[in-house]
Amino acid sequence: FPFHKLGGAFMNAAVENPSWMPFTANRDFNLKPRVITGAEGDWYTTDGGTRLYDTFSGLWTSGLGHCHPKIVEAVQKQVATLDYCMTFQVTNDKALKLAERVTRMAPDGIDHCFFTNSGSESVDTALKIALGYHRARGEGNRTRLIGREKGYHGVNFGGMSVGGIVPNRKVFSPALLPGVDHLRHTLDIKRNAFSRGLPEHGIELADDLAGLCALHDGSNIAAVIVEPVAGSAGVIPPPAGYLERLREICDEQGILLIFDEVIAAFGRLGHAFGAQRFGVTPDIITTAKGLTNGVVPMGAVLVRDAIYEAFMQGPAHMIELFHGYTYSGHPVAAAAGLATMDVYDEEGTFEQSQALESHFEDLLHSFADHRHVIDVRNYGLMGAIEMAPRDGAPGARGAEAHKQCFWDENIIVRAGMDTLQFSPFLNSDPDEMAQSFEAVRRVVDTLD
Ligand code: PXG
Repeated sequence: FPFHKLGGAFMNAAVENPSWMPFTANRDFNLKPRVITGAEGDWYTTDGGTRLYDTFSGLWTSGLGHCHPKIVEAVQKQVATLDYCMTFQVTNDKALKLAERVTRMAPDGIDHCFFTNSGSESVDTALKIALGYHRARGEGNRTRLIGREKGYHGVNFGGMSVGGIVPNRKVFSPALLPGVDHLRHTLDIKRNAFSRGLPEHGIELADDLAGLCALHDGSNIAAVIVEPVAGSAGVIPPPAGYLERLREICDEQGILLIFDEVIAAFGRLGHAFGAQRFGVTPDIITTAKGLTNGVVPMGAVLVRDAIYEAFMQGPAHMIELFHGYTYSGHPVAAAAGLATMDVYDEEGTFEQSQALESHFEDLLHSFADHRHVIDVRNYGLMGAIEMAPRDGAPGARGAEAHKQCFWDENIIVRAGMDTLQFSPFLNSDPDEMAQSFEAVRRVVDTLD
């Protein structure tokens, strides 16, 4: 029985709602379910028929807005033409075209693409490629992986191990990969609060990588993975010069630099890739989300030519990389991806995104003097308003803000603990964006 048809709270919620929801306070949710049944453009529709403005573009996914007609049409057509085709030993036309298209958009020198179905799979694929690459070149000793505190690289074992979100790791601690170290995170509210764009202080934190090279000897390190701008942890832009310094150390030490661009790629930072915005080219880029505008699950790992070439040795009839997913290069996902790339081009989405940045920044920073707010951070169309935790109840303010926004103001606002996160549509209407922040202000004003 569809539980939302019951229309309200459940006496025994854990039994009544058979859907065990991801990253959700399930018992709290079941007391008053928030169920979405439709979407168009910048708006969702709930089961009660209410329209909700989406300030988060899905989950950083749907920068073009929901149900974009061109993507809908491409998916409908593809599902009736070739609904599935494995990409082991044969492939499909759409996967080939999308790989060609995406590598063409990538920074120079990055020209091969391996398809996955999610950001988590992209990250684990990238880590495996890094290990395989070094081994193929006779440097099989390079096995250590370096992540960063507060990093989010998905929830599979590799990504969780290099990730640095404590609650995501805590329960699984004994099963995390061995040989992983973490750079310190770069959030420094004391020195950098209310920075607009890249914070001024903290480039020296990149030298943590040099320190780990000294500790382990750099020749044992395979790769370092960072989000160019940390997303899930609450939008933490890198200190000015930090990514450049990481690149330098990686070059000196022969370490692969992986940018996890699951959020940053495809317009969120005003370019096809965050790497282009920063002018720093990593060796591997992981993507998902904006690759298909979130319409069909898909991810892609982009690699430098030299990495691909390193694998292309041994007997030519042999598989070079024993890795792949049943749905790698799924034709329906790839068709969605191709249509998404078409729209990005035709509508000038990345330029639209750039044009919205300063408006977005001003709206976020209008919260700077609010009594609850301890920091505001932004870069590109990624933004966060961090509230002080309530005494003895960390996360309560954020959770209340999320629910009040939903029920009282008809907007979706994402809260990670007490940090409100914003990921507006890349083609947002500036007035609607402003109205959504007015609604957020009304809510934040009412919080204890
Ligand atoms: N890397 C990064 C940088 C991500 O942001 C993943 C990997 C994993 O992707 P999948 O598709 O496996 O979920 C992500 C996902 C949030 C939030 O609140 C962000 C993500 C997921 C859940 C919540 O910001 N990003």
